[in-house]
Amino acid sequence: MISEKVVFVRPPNLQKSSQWKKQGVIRCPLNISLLASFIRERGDYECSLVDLETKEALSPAEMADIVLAESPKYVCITTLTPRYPTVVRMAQQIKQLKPEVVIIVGGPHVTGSPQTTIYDGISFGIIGEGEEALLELLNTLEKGHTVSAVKNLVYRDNGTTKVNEVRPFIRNLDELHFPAWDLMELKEYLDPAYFEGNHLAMFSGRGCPYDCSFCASCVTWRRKLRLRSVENVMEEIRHIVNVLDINNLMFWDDSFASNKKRAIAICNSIIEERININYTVQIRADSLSEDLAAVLRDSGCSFAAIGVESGNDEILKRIGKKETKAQLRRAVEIMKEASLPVIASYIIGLPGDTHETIKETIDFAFELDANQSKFMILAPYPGTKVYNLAVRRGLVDPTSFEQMEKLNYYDSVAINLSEVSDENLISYQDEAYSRFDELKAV
Ligand code: B12
Ligand code: SF4
Repeated sequence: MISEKVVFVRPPNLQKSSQWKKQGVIRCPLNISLLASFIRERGDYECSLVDLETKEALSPAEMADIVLAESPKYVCITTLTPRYPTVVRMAQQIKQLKPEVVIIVGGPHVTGSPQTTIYDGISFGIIGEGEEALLELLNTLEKGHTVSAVKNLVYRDNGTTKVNEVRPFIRNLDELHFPAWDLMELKEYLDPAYFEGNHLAMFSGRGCPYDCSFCASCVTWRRKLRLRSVENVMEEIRHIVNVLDINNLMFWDDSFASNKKRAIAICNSIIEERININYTVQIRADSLSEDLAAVLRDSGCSFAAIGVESGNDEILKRIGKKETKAQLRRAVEIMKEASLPVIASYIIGLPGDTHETIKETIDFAFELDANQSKFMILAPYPGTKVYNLAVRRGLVDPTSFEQMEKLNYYDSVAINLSEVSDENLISYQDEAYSRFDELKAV
C-alpha cells in the first residue's frame, strides 16, 4: 500500500524585528515536527517538513511552489496570529495550482479564533492539542467517512463555520514520540547571541496553571499542567546530545519549575550523568529558590528568563500575574547570587497602564538590572482575557489582516488598552531600549 504524503509547513515570519534579522535568529519548528512524528508512527503516512522561516523573503506563489514540490496530498500549516494572513494567501495559491490538495491549519491562532479561520482555500482547522485530532481527521478522510464527528475540528458546513467539541488532553505525555528530528534542518537553528553553534528545543511538559490576562498559553492548554517523567525527559536530552550531537537546548515549557522537585531532579540527573549541555529555561519568579538556582547553574543553564511584566503592584494584580514586585526583586537577587544570568521581560501598554506606571516599569527594569531586558508592547492575542477586553471595547476586527499582522510585540501597536497613546507606547519602548544601550555603552 502507498502511504499518503503529508507535508507540514511553518509559514515565514514576515515581521521579523530588525534585531532578530541582524542576529540571524532561527528557532526550530518543534510543534510540527512533533505532529509529523506522531502521525507517521501511529498512522500510515509519509511526512515531510517545509520550514519557510529558513528561506529568504518569499511571495505566496514562491511559497506554494516550495510546498507543492513535496507532492503533498495533505498540507498541514501551523499558525501564529501575525502570520495568519500569509497562511491564507499561501493556501489560496496552493489550491489554485492544485485544487485536490487538502489544506489543514492548526496552532494558537486557529485555537484562539476558530470562527474566523476558514477562508477559501483552507479545508479544515484543528483546535487545541493537535496530535490525536489530526490523526483522526486524516484517517477519517482516508476512509472516505464524514468528518462531522471528528473532535477539535473546525469546518465549513452549508456556508457556516462549525467548531466541534474538544477531546480530552493526552493523559500521559511520556507516550508521545520524540520530534521528527530527521525532517528538521538541524544546522539552521541558530542564535549567535546565546549559543555557539546550532541549538534545539524541547518541552518537559505542557501547560501552565496560571491565568495571566495577556498570555495565550491557556488558550491551547486550558490551564492544565501535564509533566513528562524525569526519565523520559532525560532520554530526549541524551538523544539530542549523544546522537544528534547538539549541546545547546532551550526548554520552552511555560515555567520549567512549576513542579520544583521534578525540576531539581532533572538538573541533578544532568549533573550526575555529566551531560555537557548549555540550556535556557523560562521560569516563574515565585518558583525560584537558592537550591533551584544552584542546580540550574551547575547543570548548564546559561540563562533563565522571567516575566516581570510591570513595575507597578496594582497592574501586576490586575493582569493576574499573582506575583509582587518584592517577589520579582527577590528572584532576580537569587539568580544574581547564584551567578545565573537573567533575562527579564516587561510589557508596555497593559490595561490600566498610565505614563506613571509605564515609567515605574522602566525604572524597575533599571533597578533589577537583568543581564538582558526585553520591552514588549502589549499585543492582545485571540482567546486571551485582554483580547476579550478589547472585543468589549469594540477595538477588534477579527477578520482584519492588517490588525493580525500588527499583533506582534516587537514595535507596533495593534490594539491599545492602556491610558496613553500609540505614539507614546512606541516612544516608551524606544526610550527603554536606548536607556539600556547607553548604560551598556558607558
Ligand atoms: C517557541 C515559540 C515561538 C518560536 C517558534 C514558534 C513556531 N511555531 O514557529 C518563535 C520564536 C518563532 C515564536 C515567535 C512568536 N511567538 Co511564540 N511561542 C513559542 C512557544 C514558547 C512555544 C511554541 C511551541 O512549540 N509550543 C509547543 C507545541 C507542542 O504547542 P503548539 O505550538 O501550540 O502546538 C500544538 C497545537 O497548537 C497544535 N498545532 C500547532 N500547529 C498545528 C498545525 C496543524 C496543522 C495542526 C493540526 C495542529 C497544530 O498541535 C500542537 C501539538 O499539540 C509558545 C508558548 C507555548 N506555551 O506554546 C509561544 C507562542 C506560541 N508564541 C506566541 C506569540 C505571540 C509569538 C509572536 C507573535 C510574538 C512576537 N514576538 O511578536 C512571535 C511571532 C512573530 C511573527 N511575526 O511571526 C503566542 C501565540 C499567540 C498567537 N495567537 O499567535 C504563544 C502561545 C505565547 C503565549 N504564551 O502567549 N514563538
Ligand atoms: S505568563 Fe507565564 S505564568 Fe502567566 S499564564 Fe502565561 S505561562 Fe503562565
